[in-house]
Parts: sequence; structure tokens; C-alpha cells
Amino acid sequence: MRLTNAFSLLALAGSALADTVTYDWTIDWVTASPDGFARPVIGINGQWPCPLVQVNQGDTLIVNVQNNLGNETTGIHWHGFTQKGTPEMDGAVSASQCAIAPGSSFTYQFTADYSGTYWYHSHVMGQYPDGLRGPLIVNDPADPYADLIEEDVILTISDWYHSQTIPLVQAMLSPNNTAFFIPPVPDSMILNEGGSNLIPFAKGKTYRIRLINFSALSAAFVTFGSQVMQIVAQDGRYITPADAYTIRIDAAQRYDVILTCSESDVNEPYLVALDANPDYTNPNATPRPITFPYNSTGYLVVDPDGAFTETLEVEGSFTPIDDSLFSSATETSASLGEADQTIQIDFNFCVDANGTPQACFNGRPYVDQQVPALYTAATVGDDNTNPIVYGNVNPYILESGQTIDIIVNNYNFALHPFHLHGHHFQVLERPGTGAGPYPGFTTQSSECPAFRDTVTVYANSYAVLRFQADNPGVWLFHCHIEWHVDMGMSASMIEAPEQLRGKQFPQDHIDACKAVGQPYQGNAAGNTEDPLNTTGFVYLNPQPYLGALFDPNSVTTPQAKRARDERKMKRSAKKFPMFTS
Ligand SMILES: *[C@@H]1O[C@H](CO)[C@@H](O)[C@H](O)[C@H]1NC(C)=O
Ligand SMILES: *[C@@H]1O[C@H](CO)[C@@H](O)[C@H](O)[C@H]1NC(C)=O
Ligand SMILES: *[C@@H]1O[C@H](CO)[C@@H](O)[C@H](O)[C@H]1NC(C)=O
Ligand SMILES: *[C@@H]1O[C@H](CO)[C@@H](O)[C@H](O)[C@H]1NC(C)=O
Ligand SMILES: *[C@@H]1O[C@H](CO)[C@@H](O)[C@H](O)[C@H]1NC(C)=O
Ligand SMILES: [Cu+2]
Repeated sequence: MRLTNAFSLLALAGSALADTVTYDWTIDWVTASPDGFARPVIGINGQWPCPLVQVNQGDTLIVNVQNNLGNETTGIHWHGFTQKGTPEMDGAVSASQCAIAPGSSFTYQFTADYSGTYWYHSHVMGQYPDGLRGPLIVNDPADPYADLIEEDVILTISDWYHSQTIPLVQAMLSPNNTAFFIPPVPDSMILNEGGSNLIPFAKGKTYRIRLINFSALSAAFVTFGSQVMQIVAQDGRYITPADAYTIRIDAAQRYDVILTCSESDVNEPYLVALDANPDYTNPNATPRPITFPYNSTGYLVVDPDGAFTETLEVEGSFTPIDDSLFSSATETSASLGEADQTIQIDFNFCVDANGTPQACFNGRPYVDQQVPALYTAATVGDDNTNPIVYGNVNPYILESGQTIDIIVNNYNFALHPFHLHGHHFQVLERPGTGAGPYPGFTTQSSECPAFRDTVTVYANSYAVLRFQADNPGVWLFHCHIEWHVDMGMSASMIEAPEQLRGKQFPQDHIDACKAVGQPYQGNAAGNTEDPLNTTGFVYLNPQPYLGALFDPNSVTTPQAKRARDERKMKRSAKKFPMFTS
């Protein structure tokens, strides 16, 4: 997937005023076989892979979404976008909106306030590994690399599964799986969703590769052999350029790297090795030894008629560059000082009262409630500064204007990529495997640590993440291994709740709640009389796991009835296996 005309777009962006860019999307089931195995996937406008979205910094994006899935809800998150002033457009189902029922439509409208490499993906439980994800590029009108680069190339990397996510997660959530909490193991790896892995590479020319990790589970090591890559941005923020031969890109992370073709005469291979290991630095990590189950070789193409035969092997272990040492290229704060508020999140796996394996923050998994937390913040008045009203969504109240540190202690033997919505944080410190929990003081890893939105936290170790509470909203903080989100590995940052009181929502967003039969006012259970009355709160994640599956029989609103009737007409007597017993 190559960005055609990237160069002329960049030139245009320099002179054009901010635009409004509108997309009309239907979300559909389609069949695809990116690795040779045909399976149903979730696509857009009847096509898969999902389309590239490309806009200029400052543009307003309007995406009209129509859910044609018939049997599943949906909701789309714009990963890495700040959504400043539009927290209701973040697409995080259960935090900032209700799920979009089959037959319903929903409009997202927001500004692309930063340039860089992003992606969009479904943010309903377990849905994006079924295919609903795509690249989102925001061109920088003042791109510092514009004169240097010949072409922008997107390289997406993902693990891939032959089964759909609902049965995969149902198997994972078996009480039998509480020894090692093993996630579904991928069946293959795909680059560019099964498309071309050839990168043009002409002598004397320079290329920007936008690496995006779409994975549900796996990280990947990427190495361009003898070619040194200059890393210039991570997660849509410029860094002081860093040279590397190998980079490890975790689920949901992005890197912009610059490659210059100097003297090559042959089509040089590059290697992408899927890292599905618990901890690549520790060959004894329970329960599996280190293996790289899937490798993919692509080529830097100097001569399209030449040979594509060389392969690349890495001897010994991969030694990726340490991204926690990167510095910001745009900020210069020499000393960061003390935080105003510190939130400590201790992560470990756990088991709930059903005996179901879960992922816990400070002993508790995230459990979906009836009312999205943002709607609760908007409708319970003064009580919205009391975390009780939000229910069991691991809520933390952030005071407006404060400097916040999140300390993540990872008590597990595996690496986990943590993502914060609504913000880019500075990684103040992120030691390797075995450092233990946070010792109580921070050894800042660089003078002005780089910003990013997803950070890998090593096994039995910790990270210190800093940001300013300057963006009122409800922002999820979660592991970006989708299987762990399904186990409850999320927290809710309720930021500047005073400024959310009385917030209004577009009518189609309210209608979305009606169509799935959920209240959109009051505390987590929809109690508007007494927000501190916890009757109706949900304490356990449902068993069996239903993911995004839409149960039309549980909904009684007119919209739901209409959707039900339409579906009946379309699909006659075909029943969902989940509901036939
Ligand atoms: C769990 O283990 C028991 C006993 O080994 C076995 O009978 C059962 O089928 C397993 N259940 C699942 C869902 O794997
Ligand atoms: C993408 O991230 C996942 C999750 O951490 C990781 O397992 C996988 O190796 C990554 N893929 C690449 C190509 O970096
Ligand atoms: C993938 O490449 C790495 C590095 O060369 C190697 O250690 C690993 O065995 C390879 N995996 C497969 C399945 O070939
Ligand atoms: C809490 O709300 C429930 C359901 O609306 C109600 O039945 C119950 O009486 C309330 N409890 C108190 C203490 O008001
Ligand atoms: C939903 O429909 C799609 C397309 O027919 C099918 O592949 C999928 O298995 C269904 N999902 C469930 C949970 O029944
Ligand atoms: Cu995780």
C-alpha cells in the first residue's frame, strides 16, 4: 500500500487552508484471504483491506458510519488523536459512546490537530482482529523532512488468525486457562494486510517508511539488514533522530523511519519477525521458550526485474534500539519536576468469581457498565468527581491543569503495550525486564523524554508516564493486546469532570444508546435520582463472553425493532449459533 502522490499532497498542504474531509462508510462482512486462507473479515464499503485515510493537519474529518454487520455492533477509535474538545468522538465503546447497533448510523467529527502516522480501529470488545482497522496519515504542512524524502511508504504489520475473535476469546476465558492466561496464538503474520511487501528503493533517493503495528497480540522486530534506519517520529510525534538497525514495534505503535539508498545494486531483503513471545529478553519466560513463529521477508527494490532471492537472518537474539531513551524534537523542558498527582496501577492477571481468567489493575478488572462513563460525567452534576458513580471501570479522577504521572507496575512475566487515549505522554522511565515494581523515585531517562501514546512495559518491571491534564474527557488507559482488553485490562481517566457537567451529545449518539437499549444518563446503572445508589452496577464480565455480538432480543426500542425486522427480511431464518441453545 503506497501513498500515491504523497509529494504533491504535501506541497498542496503547505498552501491550502484547513479543509473538511468527509467519508461515508458502511461496515460490512466480506471474505478475504490475506495469507491464502479465506475467512469472513470486517471491511468498509464492501472492501477489505480497509481504506487509507489521509488528511492534512488542521483538517476536520467527518466519518459517517453505517453498521451493516447484521449480527455485531461496532464503534471506531481514531488511535493517537487527542480529540481535544470532542471527547465524545473518541470511539471507545463503553467509555465515550454506546455501541453502534446493526442498522444504525453514527457520525464522527473531529480535528486532525497533529500530523503523523496514526490508525483507526474498532473499539468494541475483540473486534479489530477481525479486520476492522486501517492506516490514518495526517500530512504536516511544515514537514521538516519534505525536501528530503522521495516517497512515503506505509508498512503495516499484523498477526493474523484464521478463527473469528468471539470463539477465540471464549476459549481463552475458560476457567482452565488460569495457570498461564494464554492468549490466542496467531496462525500467521501479514504485511500490508496481505498486499505487497516491496518497497521501492532507487539509488540516491530517500524514503520515509511509516511502520504501523495492527497486531492483536504480537510485537515484531523489523530490520532492514545493512541499511541503517533513521527513526524520526514515534506515534505521531517527532523525536530527535535516532539511528538503528533493529526496531521492535509493539501492538498499536508506529514509527516513521527514513531510509536512504546509497549504493545498493541488488534487491535487499528486510526481515519482519513476529514476536509472540511472553518476553523476548528472557528465554525462560513461562510458559513458552522464545520462538519467532512467523517471519516475513520483504525487499527494498532497486531492480524490479532483478532477483528476489536473498533472505536475511539475524544471529543470536534481536537487540532493538531502546525507545525509552528517545528525546522529543519539539519540546525542550530541561527538568520536569514533581507531579501534582500520581496514579499507581499494579497489573497482574487474576480470576473472578465465575472462575474466569481476567486481567486486573490494582486487583480489579474493567467491567462494562450500562452508561458510558463520559455520559455519566455529563449528567450526574456535582457527583461526577466521585469515582463511585462510574461503576467498575477502574475510574481515576484527574484534576484539570495538573501534571499527572501514571506509574505502571507489571507483575507479569510478559511484556505489555500500554496505551492512553486523548494524550501523548512522556516516558520518564522504562527499565528492562526484572527491575521490579517502582522503587519510589524516578531516574529520568533523557532530559526531555519523547512523547508517545503506546509504551511497552517490560516483564516484572515498571514505567513512569507523564502528561498534563489539559483535555477534559474520559480517556481509557489499557493494554493494547486486544485479548487482554477482553480480560478487563483497562482503566478510565475521568479528566477535569467539572468541565464535563451538562455536556451535550449529538442526537445520533443518543439514538445509538437507545438502539442497544442502554440508558444514557445518570450513574453507571442509569440511576439519575441518586447517582450514589449502586443498584444495577455490573460487577462481573459476562460469561459466556459475547464480544460485539448483538443480541436483538434483549432490546425493545423502536430502532432495535426496525433493525431486527430489516435483518429478518435480509437473512431469513439464519440464526446465530450463540443463541440457539
Ligand atoms: C477444561 O478441562 C477439563 C478437564 O481437563 C476438560 O474436561 C474441559 O473440556 C476443559 N474445558 C475447556 C473449555 O477446555
Ligand atoms: C506488534 O505488536 C504486537 C503486540 O505487542 C507484537 O507481539 C508484535 O510482534 C508486533 N509486530 C511487529 C511487526 O512489531
Ligand atoms: C525468524 O528469524 C529469526 C532471526 O533470523 C530466527 O531466529 C527465527 O528462527 C526465524 N523463524 C522462523 C520460523 O524461521
Ligand atoms: C436504589 O435504586 C434502586 C433501583 O432504582 C431502588 O430500588 C432502591 O430503593 C434504591 N436504594 C436506595 C437506598 O435509595
Ligand atoms: C456474524 O456474521 C458473519 C457473516 O455472516 C459470520 O461470519 C460470523 O460468524 C457471525 N458472527 C457470529 C458471532 O455469529
Ligand atoms: Cu497485555
